[in-house]
Amino acid sequence: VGIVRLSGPDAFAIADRVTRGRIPAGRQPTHTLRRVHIVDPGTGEEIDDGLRAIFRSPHTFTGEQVVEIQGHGGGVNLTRVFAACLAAGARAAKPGELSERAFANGRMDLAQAEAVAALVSAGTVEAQRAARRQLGGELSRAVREAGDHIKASLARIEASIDFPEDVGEVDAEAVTASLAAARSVIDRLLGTAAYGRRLREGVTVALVGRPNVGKSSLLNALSGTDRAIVTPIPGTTRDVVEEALNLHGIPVRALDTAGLRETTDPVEQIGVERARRAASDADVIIAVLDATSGSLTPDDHALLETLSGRNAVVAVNKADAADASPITESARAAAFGAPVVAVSARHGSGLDHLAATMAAVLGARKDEGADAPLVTSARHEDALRRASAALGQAIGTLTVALPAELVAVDAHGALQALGEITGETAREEIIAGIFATFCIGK
Ligand SMILES: Nc1nc2c(ncn2[C@@H]2O[C@H](COP(=O)(O)OP(=O)(O)OP(=O)(O)O)[C@@H](O)[C@H]2O)c(=O)[nH]1
Ligand SMILES: [Mg+2]
Repeated sequence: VGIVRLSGPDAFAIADRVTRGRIPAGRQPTHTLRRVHIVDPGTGEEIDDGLRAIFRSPHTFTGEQVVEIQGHGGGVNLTRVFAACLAAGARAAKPGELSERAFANGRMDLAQAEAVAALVSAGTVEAQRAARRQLGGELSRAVREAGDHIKASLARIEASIDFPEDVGEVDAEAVTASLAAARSVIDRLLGTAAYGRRLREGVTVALVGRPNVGKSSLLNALSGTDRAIVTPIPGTTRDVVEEALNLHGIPVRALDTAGLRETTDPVEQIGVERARRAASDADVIIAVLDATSGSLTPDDHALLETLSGRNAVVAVNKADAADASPITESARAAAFGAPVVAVSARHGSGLDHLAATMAAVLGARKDEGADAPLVTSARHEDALRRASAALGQAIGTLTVALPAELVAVDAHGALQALGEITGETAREEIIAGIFATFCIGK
């Protein structure tokens, strides 16, 4: 089946022009379904046979009168039901318009309305879960909690400013404590933003290393495919080979690359150049070493040098064929803190550990934190950063005992930034812009 939703003061009247049932829409009890014929209001032709759901304002998705007409789900069929509604006086909704009305009528705040769009466009289970929690109001609750701490400190400050004889000096310690409590809620949210961004946008992971260490084998093992050609001949992979993976909910573009070495073969030279570029552009590097080589070669050392300051994991492959511990130990010392994991692409051992290690490098959370809100929107992250900075400023002002008015200015600034998330203080153009980007089935 497919559903055409009508919302607005004329929804029932329009529904009566396109549906024929035993009772008119206006007499159908709220939150019930009735069997109806769906008709073309111009010709009277019976288009389809379906159900009519009635939702009376204000307890509806948009807060307005809502009718949902359920017909059979075929493209032409539903398009005709939709066209019948237009012929009966309805207008096609703009993208996000129903969510915008829900927000305007106070049925949900801005973060929740955005979650509707995120839920529909979620590409992985984890992204869907994060959107679902945001829709349930987890993020909004945390933002309000921070706001309440700020309001408590503002009340103290403003009382001291307005009634200095009665209230006395600002209690700097109490105000600092409230502001710090707000900041810690905000910083906890910000701590999830990097993972949230990766859930939303995905990441690129490049497998790099000497020829023949098993990069292509690892790509195949991680993706469960035989995407990349594997042979015992060093220099097999000549170009960047890409495969999509799902890493604990993070959409990953995994790139297998040509083995890094000096070569006179012009084709391989280009491949090596591409491998270096893929490595420097990647969000995460998997540096692949070979357990059977016994110790780190000069090329391995050169590779590990490039991991400095990068998100990286070292995979010591072929652990089935040789003792991986000597190489693992030396790699730990040389890899700038990157975790080192022994694996066997051939037998699949250590791959779960490798995936979990990569997920940890990307900031994925363990299941125990799964109920906590997650910041997945760049807009929210930006507002939280401004709120946190303003609070830092306010706390700094208190520390050096500057006038309370200055603290109040920054505290108000933080509140303003938080209000942009829930929509209380967001400017109208910004709100309109947000809803205009909503797109079903993107
Ligand atoms: N014993 C063992 N052999 C492996 C393992 N992984 C790969 N190999 C073998 O190592 C050889 C090279 O594997 P590839 O995956 O082609 O290596 P590569 O790093 O992609 O090589 P280039 O594309 O030439 O840079 C093949 O013969 C594989 O079968 C492993 O985990 N254990
Ligand atoms: Mg290869």
